[in-house]
Amino acid sequence: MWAELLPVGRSSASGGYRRYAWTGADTDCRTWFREQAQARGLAYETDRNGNQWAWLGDPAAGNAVVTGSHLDSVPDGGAFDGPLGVVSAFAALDELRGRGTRFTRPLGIVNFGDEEGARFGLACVGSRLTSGALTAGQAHRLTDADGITLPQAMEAAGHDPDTLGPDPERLARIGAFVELHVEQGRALDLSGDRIGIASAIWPHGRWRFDFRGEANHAGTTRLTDRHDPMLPYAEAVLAARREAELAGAVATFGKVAVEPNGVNAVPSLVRGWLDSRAADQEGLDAVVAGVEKAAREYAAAHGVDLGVECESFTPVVDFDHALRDELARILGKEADLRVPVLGTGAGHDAGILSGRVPTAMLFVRNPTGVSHSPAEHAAEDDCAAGVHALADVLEGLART
Ligand code: HGY
Ligand code: MN
Ligand code: MN
Repeated sequence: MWAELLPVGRSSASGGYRRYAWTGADTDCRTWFREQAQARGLAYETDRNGNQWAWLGDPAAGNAVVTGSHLDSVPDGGAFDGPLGVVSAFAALDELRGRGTRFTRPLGIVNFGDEEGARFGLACVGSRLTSGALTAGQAHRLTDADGITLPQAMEAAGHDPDTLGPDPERLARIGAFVELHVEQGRALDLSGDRIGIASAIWPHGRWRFDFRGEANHAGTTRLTDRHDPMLPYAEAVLAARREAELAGAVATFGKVAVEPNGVNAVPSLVRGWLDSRAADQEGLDAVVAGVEKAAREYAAAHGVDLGVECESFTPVVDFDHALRDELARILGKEADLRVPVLGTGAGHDAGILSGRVPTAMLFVRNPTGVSHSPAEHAAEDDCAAGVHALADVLEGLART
């Protein structure tokens, strides 16, 4: 399974993945998912929001145990973020069939669409639509860098955008959702453990800073006559680092767009996207406010106009305690397995569903902690331990 998926959407130049929502690479990933489901005799469906589901048993019976993750990537992302959870879900089912496990509850495997928001800027579109956190109208207004709207992109990929909307009936049938994911950090590497259980996800968001200045000649315009938007943008980037350090948080300007983007032209417009996350809402608010304040003061001093818009926001997630403790109880039976509980700054579909369905997460050790990079990696024996742990969890939940 892993080897079949590995080449899909991979850039030969960077070795990273470019599996953006509703592109050809995304379609190829979806084909892979459908083929895996059908090869196992599972009932396959795509829901109104483009998420893919594979069922063992009839979901209408309710109280289903569902596992899965996403297959899309950030620009030049790694092979594990998302796909490890989906491949492990199918592999765990194979292991349970090998054990002869009898399920008393329906078992579902899901691929949530557009988790990274790499193309349209909003994280977790598939799960947000399904949970009602994003309305169809809001989704229809999402556009990519080429001005293509989400509905246009979906239609081009063969999915009807007029069906988008909340799916409470589907969520009502889910008794527990468990997402396995490669750890995006080094906690397990530092503790020497293979598997971890998630406790919480930090509140986090994405803010677009639009610095509007005045285009001019780089060679003839006196410094005093300039309204250069690149300068307050640079101040915002440095302020993000300062404010994050002060708040014990993280803040990143990882994406920037410059118009007209000429070497010998003072820009007219610089757009910068801030990603910030903190252990609590107060810390996050302090970072974003501090960055905006520094940017506004510097912009005003240079006659540059600044607009700030929040494009994506996810409040703090405190995973269901009963399910978290049930996972710890089930995995605690494994003699040679210690399973620490740890928080994360990374967003996930499990976090979006957390308000609507009991959700939990399993993390698989990432020896370097590197993620959102072609260098992202997890050792095969740790991944196998993840499949085994997921199988134990699904068996423990689906038999109760
Ligand atoms: O950005 C995140 O935390 C996740 O990878 N979408
Ligand atoms: Mn990611
Ligand atoms: Mn992910």
